[in-house]
Amino acid sequence: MHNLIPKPVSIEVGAGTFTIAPGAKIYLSPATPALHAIAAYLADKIKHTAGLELEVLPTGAEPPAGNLLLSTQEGDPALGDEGYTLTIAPAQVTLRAHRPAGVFYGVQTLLQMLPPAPTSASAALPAGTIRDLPRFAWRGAMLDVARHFFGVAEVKRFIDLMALYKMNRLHLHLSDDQGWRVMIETWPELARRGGHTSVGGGPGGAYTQQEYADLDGYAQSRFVTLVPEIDMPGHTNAALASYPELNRDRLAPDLYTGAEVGFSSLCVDKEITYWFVEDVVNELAALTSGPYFHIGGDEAHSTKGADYVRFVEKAQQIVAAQGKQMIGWDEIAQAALRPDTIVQHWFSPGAQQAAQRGARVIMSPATKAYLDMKYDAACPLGLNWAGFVDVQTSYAWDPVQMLGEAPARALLGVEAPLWSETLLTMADVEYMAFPRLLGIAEIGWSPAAGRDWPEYRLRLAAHGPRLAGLGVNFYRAPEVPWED
Ligand code: TNX
Repeated sequence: MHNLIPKPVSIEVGAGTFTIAPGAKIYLSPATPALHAIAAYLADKIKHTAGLELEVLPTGAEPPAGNLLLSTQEGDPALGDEGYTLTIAPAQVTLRAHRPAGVFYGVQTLLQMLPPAPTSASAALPAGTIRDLPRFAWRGAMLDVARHFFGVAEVKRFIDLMALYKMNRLHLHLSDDQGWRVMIETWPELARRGGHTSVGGGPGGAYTQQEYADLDGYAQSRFVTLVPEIDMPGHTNAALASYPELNRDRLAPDLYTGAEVGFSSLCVDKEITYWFVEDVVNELAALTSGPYFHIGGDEAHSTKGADYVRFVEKAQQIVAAQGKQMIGWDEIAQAALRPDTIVQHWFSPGAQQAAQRGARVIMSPATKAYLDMKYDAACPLGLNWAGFVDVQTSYAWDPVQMLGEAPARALLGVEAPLWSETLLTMADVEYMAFPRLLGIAEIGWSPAAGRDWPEYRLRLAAHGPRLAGLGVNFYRAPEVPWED
């Protein structure tokens, strides 16, 4: 109970243990499809970790002793949509929440109390009561599938891993100078031509619309909202290379496989630019179950200031017309923003200034939260323009302190971006994301008051065998006394 990540709001230790014995069943109250799906997920995990097959009862009934109950009845509404109460008694495990998301997070807590690797056919859980709810609504990670492409199965695995640590937003960076990664039926060359390379000249790739919709649905099953990003008006060489008519002189540039930024721009005064933006936003919004659409907006060094502002304001109208809430990086704060537009901080004071004017913000400070920064000088992967970010640095900070004068309620939460210029495989991605992602997950979920590196480092150490058991290629940071 004391090695949980993220750390729960309250733990009351009880006496004894609950043993999941052969024949134990999972009861549901009420027996809704949502609870059934979570119970099946729990049963599947228990089968893998403890070698026990738990039956999920398809009807709501009172469980006799020796069983588990998942319930959205009598859940405490004060714990919100994602909070839960997990009671482990020698006779029964009871997990109550106001909503299915809370049950799912309670299940994650329960799973972290099971042995990390397969054992013999019984598993004991320590008795006690955990009451828990997240500090922030936005607990995100970002995967750059543009610089190097990662396929559906790889992204699903990443979603699975995030969900274990109660993260609930996956921002996909779907376009950049080096690649366009999702099929847009009205502009098919974006994926066909713009998608077929990557940094260093690899083969690239792009999701079909069916694959993207499948990813979105899969993410929902793990209580993760996908946030699509199409970066504009800069970072657009792949689009410009795919359609000559998007260029000022109607001449398409070559595909780009380098890693420099800031040279490309959509033509802000061409009418066709906005037809393009509208079609892209329209198609992608239709594939997206979540309420957000990210337009990037960073490092538009080849777009004049006034043009940039005009572009962002038009993009904002287009996104709103599709019924989505716009998100953009710090730089969009130069434009007149709608009250529901969200600004994501990475490096400049843009988000802070927007927050003072009433905007909601997501904190992704490069010096703390960037998972593509090297851990140290010896790190074989990653970049270091924002400095080295070791495990302690990425854990020991608080997003509220980065708001300056802005009120704390402006803060929607945190997100850890993983840019992939130097990352070719999922093993590379995992090496940079783990273990730092666990620290960001805790910053997003747990109260700030409990944040203590010497204590966290020991809790993190206990997750070594868990990550290893999942086959995660994590970095064995020397400042953590990893358990075997
Ligand atoms: C800056 S962060 C960028 C990305 C790069 C990243 C590398 C941001 C909004 N823009 O284009 O990939 O640095 O760390």
